[in-house]
Amino acid sequence: MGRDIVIGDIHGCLAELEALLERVELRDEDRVISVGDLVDRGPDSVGVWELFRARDNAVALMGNHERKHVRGVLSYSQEIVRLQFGPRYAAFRQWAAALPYFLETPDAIIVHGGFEAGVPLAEQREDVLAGTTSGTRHLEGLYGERYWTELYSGDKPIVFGHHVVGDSIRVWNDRVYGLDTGACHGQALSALVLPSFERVSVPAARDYWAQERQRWQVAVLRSRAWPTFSAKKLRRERDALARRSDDAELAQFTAALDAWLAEVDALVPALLDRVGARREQLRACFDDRSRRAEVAAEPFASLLFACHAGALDAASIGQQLTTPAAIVDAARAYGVDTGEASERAERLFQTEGAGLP
Ligand SMILES: [Mn+2]
Repeated sequence: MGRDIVIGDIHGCLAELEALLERVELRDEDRVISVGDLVDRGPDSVGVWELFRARDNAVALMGNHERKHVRGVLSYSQEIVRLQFGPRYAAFRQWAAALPYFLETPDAIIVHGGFEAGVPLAEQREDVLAGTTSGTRHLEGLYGERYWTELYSGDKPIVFGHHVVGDSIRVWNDRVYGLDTGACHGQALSALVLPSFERVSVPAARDYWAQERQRWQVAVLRSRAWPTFSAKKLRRERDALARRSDDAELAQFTAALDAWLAEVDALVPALLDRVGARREQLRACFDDRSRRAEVAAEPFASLLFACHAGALDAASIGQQLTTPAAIVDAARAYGVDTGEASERAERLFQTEGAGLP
């Protein structure tokens, strides 16, 4: 009969996963079970995903990290993984959306993040099982300072991940098994083998998250939609970058971003001239109410109307053109040479795949 090999938070640590499976002498009839958080933070989320997808006898539970991807709530570690998956990201999200929140075997109940004592498994809240912020808050509201693992008194052991417990598996009251031993932070990757409850750990090679966090920062910045940010958002993001100017790579990106913003701003005087000239050409249409529609049909007509009302200058143009992309598009529509700003944007901003570290 096959065994259940229940593995703690893998977080993209493919080498450690392979070493662990070798250590338990994995056989075809064994089932490989992940408590969730297959991806994010480690070096090879795609490889870990592929391993689970390729194996017939494998189950992954919904971790809070998968849930973030599914719900489109991307913070930094999810943005990195989105880039790592590239065109396959949609397929990954679709796969992740179908992950179960728990698995009950003859030997144990397996969840990712938490369990509310006294509530039947099928009635547990999904956010509690997955260990999201709201789920954690719910348990804290019930138990205060005490961790839920201390309060579980059911007959069937619970196996979970999510909460780093140290370099080896931790057991509460002989019935709650914490399997997250911090693989992505350079600690260990651990498995609980069922039905024997044998505990196995392999050490992690390094603090992967520290390494990946550094390695991907510029790629993630380049993938952001800077040209469509509002002036306010641009200023906020740019100032946040400037505060981290002790990092040479970030300082270089910030300087390039500033140069691009200056090039976009430099388009404005020529654009104002062209709009003014066009408004002169259309003077007859402005004077004749019945010909107003001809003005309205012009590209970026709001600029012409503002100009005609005497309300268009370098200071107020931002009310009509609220993003760098809009300024560049309007300038191009009025025949202003936008080559410099456009070419820099092409070099500076990259989406899917290109130029990743
Ligand atoms: Mn985790």
